[in-house]
Amino acid sequence: MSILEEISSELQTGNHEAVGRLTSQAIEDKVAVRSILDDGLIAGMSVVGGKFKKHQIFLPHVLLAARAMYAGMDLLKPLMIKNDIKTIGKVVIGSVKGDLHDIGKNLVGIMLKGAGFDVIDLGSDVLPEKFVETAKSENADAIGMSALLTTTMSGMKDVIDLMKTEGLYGKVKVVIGGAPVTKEFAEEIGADSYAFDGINAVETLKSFIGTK
Ligand code: B1M
Repeated sequence: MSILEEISSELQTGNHEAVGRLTSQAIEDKVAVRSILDDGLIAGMSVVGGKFKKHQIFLPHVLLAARAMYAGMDLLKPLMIKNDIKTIGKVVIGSVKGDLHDIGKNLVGIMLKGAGFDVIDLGSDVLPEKFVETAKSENADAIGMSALLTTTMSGMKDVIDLMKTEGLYGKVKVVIGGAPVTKEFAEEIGADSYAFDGINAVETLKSFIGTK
């Protein structure tokens, strides 16, 4: 078994200590950070998601897997964020109201910071008012919203509607993402863009903010 397969396998059993140890070893062995993330941590979490869907495992197991995911991500984070980079724009991010999933949102935040954005992370279960007030008070260039549940996706539209009422719409760009979110949904609710992962979010925001 390769070290990446081991990371994936230990994550699936929720062994956070092993995931931390193996991630450190992979970093020492100079395995590419992107590979550790995609082929180790995210690959393991996809298996967990699939089993959860088929009711082969239950919520406590998923929570343990999430803790193991963070054990690895915390070690990769400093390697994904370069120091001394010029800020290219300010982005307010968060998982929408009712949504407690924050792993993907945190990854997007890490990627944005790594690319030189000033990131204000509001966390998870964020009310529309909080997104809008923060974007206003911080004079942000963009709002980035994450949703992992089909039941919380509509919260993204609530933020956009409030932006319209508050005169922010069109001035502050909106990028949305998360597993159930699509390009069509982004168009339907009036978001400026959909991004499928952190790198795509960076590219999208760079293109927007560069032309602002
Ligand atoms: Co939950 N969960 N969960 N869960 N969970 C899903 C999302 C689910 C698909 C599982 C399944 O059935 N297969 C399902 C949703 C079904 C649906 O709505 N269609 C589900 C459910 C049902 C639930 C609960 C309702 C379960 C229950 O209570 N009965 C509950 C809801 C809680 C709530 O939010 N109110 C719940 C709870 C949890 C835990 C707390 C146990 C835990 C979250 C821990 C945490 O985040 N701190 C959890 C987890 C871990 C998952 C799965 C297994 C993994 C999610 C994850 O972290 N993936 C997930 C199954 C799955 O997605 N396959 C599942 C790894 C992460 C790197 O990927 O988040 O997709 P992802 O982020 C990606 C992209 O989506 C994108 O970039 C990221 C990096 O590539 N992206 C963006 C994300 N945000 C973006 C924003 C952007 C751009 C890109 O721009 C701003």
